[in-house]
Amino acid sequence: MKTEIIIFFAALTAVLATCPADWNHYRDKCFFLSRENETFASALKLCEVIGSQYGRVASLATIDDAGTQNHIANLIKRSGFVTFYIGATDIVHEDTWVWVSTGKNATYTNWGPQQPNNRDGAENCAVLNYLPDEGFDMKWSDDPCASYFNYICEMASAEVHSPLVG
Ligand SMILES: [Ca+2]
Ligand SMILES: [Ca+2]
Repeated sequence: MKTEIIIFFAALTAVLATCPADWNHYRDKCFFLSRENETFASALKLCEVIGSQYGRVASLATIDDAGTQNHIANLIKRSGFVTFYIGATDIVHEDTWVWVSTGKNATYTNWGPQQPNNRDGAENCAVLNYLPDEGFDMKWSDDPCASYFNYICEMASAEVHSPLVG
């Protein structure tokens, strides 16, 4: 009898990937676009703090393929904001761009014209710009890490067992 009950409930459940309200689900990740401006360091810390409230490890967003780039571009268009920190920095080795969430080198990139240019020798953090009139239609640029911009957090989507009915 006990076995039958377990089988019964197993049939009514499914594994679903979930993201909290205000987060957007894409593949195996959840993304969050801030409404506030922060420095790169503060943005990274805030992503971690927000993620910990959901019991997850969050970071600034990694964009390592065109699909993710296009998905985030659509989120930015709907956001009403134009410049967002993503999780790439060359602060350790100039011109070697690394994702903060994984420590891996950035292979996919989507830099705008003349970027990254490390202007004044002081641009070590990557942003995604929706400034089409300036040639940055969802293109990346390097900027000073102390500048204040919106930011995009990411964390793994959680798999939970949810009832299909009821
Ligand atoms: Ca740099
Ligand atoms: Ca630049």
